[in-house]
Amino acid sequence: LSLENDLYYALERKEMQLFYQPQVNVRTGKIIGAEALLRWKHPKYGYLSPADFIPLMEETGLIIPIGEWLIREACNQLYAWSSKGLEELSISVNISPVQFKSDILVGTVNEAIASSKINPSQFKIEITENMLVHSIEETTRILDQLKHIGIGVSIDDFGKGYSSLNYLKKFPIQTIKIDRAFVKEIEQDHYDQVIVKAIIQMGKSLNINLIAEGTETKQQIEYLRNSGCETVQGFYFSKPVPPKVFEELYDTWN
Ligand code: G
Ligand code: G
Ligand code: MN
Ligand code: NA
Repeated sequence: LSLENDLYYALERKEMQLFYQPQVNVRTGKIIGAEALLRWKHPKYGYLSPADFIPLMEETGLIIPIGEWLIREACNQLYAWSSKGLEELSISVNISPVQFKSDILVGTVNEAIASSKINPSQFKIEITENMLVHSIEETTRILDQLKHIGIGVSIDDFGKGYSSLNYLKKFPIQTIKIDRAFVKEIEQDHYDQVIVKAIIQMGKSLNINLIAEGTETKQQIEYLRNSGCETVQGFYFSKPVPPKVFEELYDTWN
């Protein structure tokens, strides 16, 4: 109950922050993107993961103002990084189902991109496949508007949800993020190997970019690279870090 009360004031008290996790091209060794991940620096409990308070944000409707702030913040960060020479970087933000279906998502994205002066193609949203199977018409309308703005759409946690693959044909999808459940035992598990290779083949044939999530070891990354997936995100390279630390990683690697 007190967490709910605190959440109402979290934005104005500037307790919300974005951390960034690098997405790395393992062929060149360079950072090509950053996933923005929300953190709440609670005065009493310290850093809270969104897993702890996203349901509360959705129930209270605070996902809307916090989501708006988050999209603006990510766009402004990208602009600041471009000005500092962190070129050709993309930023992706996670969009919750409630946010996706709200009337204001398209307007918020449009406005944040215009006022931050970033290139729309460098901004991406991450949605889950479960969000695509409900109300196809509404989803099509929203995704077409986002495509018109020029941003990218990634499917997060790919392979984990319930869906038909038909949406890959129906909707404008630029990137598939292979769920980390398939990566965990990729070197040993025959089924994971077959599934991941099939996803990679499909992505390549459909001209969709691939990112493997949850890569924690060099061996996993080698296996994925040999299977044709050369972009990875995971603790092996870095956990999500504050912007300053991200810049240091970029300076070191790029
Ligand atoms: O960063 P962490 O591992 O704590 O993330 C936990 C979960 O919260 C993940 O599923 C992640 O996608 C989600 N998440 C992180 N940041 C955001 C955000 O800004 N918005 C939404 N909707 N989900 C987020
Ligand atoms: O659901 P989503 O893919 O958006 O979740 C992103 C979260 O996954 C990140 O915020 C991070 O905390 C977590 N994550 C990122 N890399 C790894 C990893 O290599 N291993 C594990 N176990 N979790 C990771
Ligand atoms: Mn994600
Ligand atoms: Na994921």
